[in-house]
Amino acid sequence: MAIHTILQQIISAKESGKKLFAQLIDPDKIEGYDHLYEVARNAVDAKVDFFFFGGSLVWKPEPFDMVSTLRNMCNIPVVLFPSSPMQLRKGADAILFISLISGRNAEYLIGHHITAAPYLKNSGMEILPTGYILVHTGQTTTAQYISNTSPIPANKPEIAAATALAGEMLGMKLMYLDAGSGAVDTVSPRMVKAVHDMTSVPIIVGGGVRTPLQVRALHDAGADVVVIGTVAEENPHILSALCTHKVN
Ligand code: 1GP
Repeated sequence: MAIHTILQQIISAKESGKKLFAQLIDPDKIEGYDHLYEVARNAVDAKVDFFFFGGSLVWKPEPFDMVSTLRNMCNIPVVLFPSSPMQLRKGADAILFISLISGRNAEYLIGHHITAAPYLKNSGMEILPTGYILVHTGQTTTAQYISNTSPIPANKPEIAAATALAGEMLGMKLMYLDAGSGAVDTVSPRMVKAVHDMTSVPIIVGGGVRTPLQVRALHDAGADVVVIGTVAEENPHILSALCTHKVN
């Protein structure tokens, strides 16, 4: 079993008040080697802490091994963020081993995990047991549709807090509150604070984050890692602006 280096890094950051930043890389949005190199270079400039690699619906054949290539391009750790065992691959530093605890779809709670576990045992990757909580903030996202689950309503922070607490009691080491990629709004800082006040594990928050103000509000509410995907695909140079307020 791999040593929990990335988990330790996130826990240490939480304890010291350092805020972290992850960039979501959807392999379908990468147009080739040069594009991936641009993404890596931009992320290094912006001081991104982790890459999350995956998507709710990945359908294009990969023209080359993006995970290994990305790892060779820079020192930013690559963490798989798969929606199904079809997205497993070797070469990443870690995997968010997510159980979709806001839903009641057995495949996303435990089914896919059983399929993946024997492969992961010998993969050398750090396994990050993560409670994954989808939140409805306006429109149905691909993550909600593909997982066939009901997200937690945006105005019910107490449900998110109780769900996260149950996940922590079940042994999950991280909580991921996600409005879904491309969401029209972020998870509310009020909900993040409710989860923060109820639990002690590090909190990852993503989905619909587009501005430095939103990043700051989420970090201030208790998010330890904020995830940026769509807005950086649209405008790569915004990453640096989003990272500028980080407390280091
Ligand atoms: C989705 O949290 C990530 O799982 C990122 O969302 O693409 O909306 O930034 P965005």
